[in-house]
Amino acid sequence: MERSRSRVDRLRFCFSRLSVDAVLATKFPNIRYLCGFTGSAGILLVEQGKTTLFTDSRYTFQAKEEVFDARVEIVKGGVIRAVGAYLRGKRRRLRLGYSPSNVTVSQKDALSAVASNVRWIPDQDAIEDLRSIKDASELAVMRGAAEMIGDVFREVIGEIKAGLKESELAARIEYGIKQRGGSGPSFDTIVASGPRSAWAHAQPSSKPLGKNELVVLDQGAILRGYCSDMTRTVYLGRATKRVRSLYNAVLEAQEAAKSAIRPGVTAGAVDKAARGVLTRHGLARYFTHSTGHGLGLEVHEKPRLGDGEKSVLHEGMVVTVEPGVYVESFGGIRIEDDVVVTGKGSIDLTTASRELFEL
Ligand SMILES: [Mn+2]
Repeated sequence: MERSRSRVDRLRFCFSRLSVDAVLATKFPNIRYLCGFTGSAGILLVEQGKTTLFTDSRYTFQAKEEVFDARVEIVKGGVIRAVGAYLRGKRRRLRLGYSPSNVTVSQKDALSAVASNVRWIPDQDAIEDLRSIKDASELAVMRGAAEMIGDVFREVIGEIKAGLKESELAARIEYGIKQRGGSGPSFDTIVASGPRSAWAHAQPSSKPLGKNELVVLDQGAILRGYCSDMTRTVYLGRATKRVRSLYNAVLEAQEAAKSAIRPGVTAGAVDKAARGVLTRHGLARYFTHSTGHGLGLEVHEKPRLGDGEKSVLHEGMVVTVEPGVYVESFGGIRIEDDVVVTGKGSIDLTTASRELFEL
């Protein structure tokens, strides 16, 4: 993570716009992004002149190994109280940037109880905005995560057959991720077959895969903290004309969305490109979710590629492109890839084939 130094500095550049003296990071992906710490207890305080990670004695050695661009303070009796005591020591009014969606009410109360000089200022998701644009080292890891899940899919596809339970297939995918050195799945792997494939976010069940059924596999690997997210839909048997035409429409929608991606376009325009194709095929009512989302240290992050989204795409963003159609009691089809926004357009990180596999 050679560009780590600039992360904390880039956050500091936002201080005057936010009119804050310091920013509190409590969400773990944010802490990891800014200083490298991967532990699950800690708070990072970024001030103009210094950055401090407050954590406890379980993490003494780990923090020594992992943390860059911050000094580490090992505290007793709760990190939030320690941050409060530290801020009270400033003995002046302090405008503290924080994320209302990440700081809990009890954390806020506990800190305020100790440090009455703190004035809470919403940080407008400044850290999440920084995270949305990936640097070269992040992109290299994300390419690896996307490749990994493609490799797992290619390996598992030969084992998909009627009679195998959805839950068994999901377990096989997650085993493949760990076997290849991933730290785990980016989310609970989705395997949904037959009519259940129309449930866009189905949990795998004990239902065996049946002949002449669609199977939606939505899977992702975490590699060195970074997520991939990929969906493929396969058919058990010879695909019917209807299945094939639905599949081709979804693929066409995905390609249209990918072609719409370039720096300067809105997230909503990308969604519109996918939705426009499905509308022309008379399938708009079956496309019941947004076209994609940002991807990185979290599996869902900024930006959201949804209807009417005004946020603008920038070079270095990584997003999923995942249109789908879901027909009740018939089944669903979704095709999802991870792409990076480049200077001129976008390129795929996902390596797995997008052809309709008939197994
Ligand atoms: Mn996704």
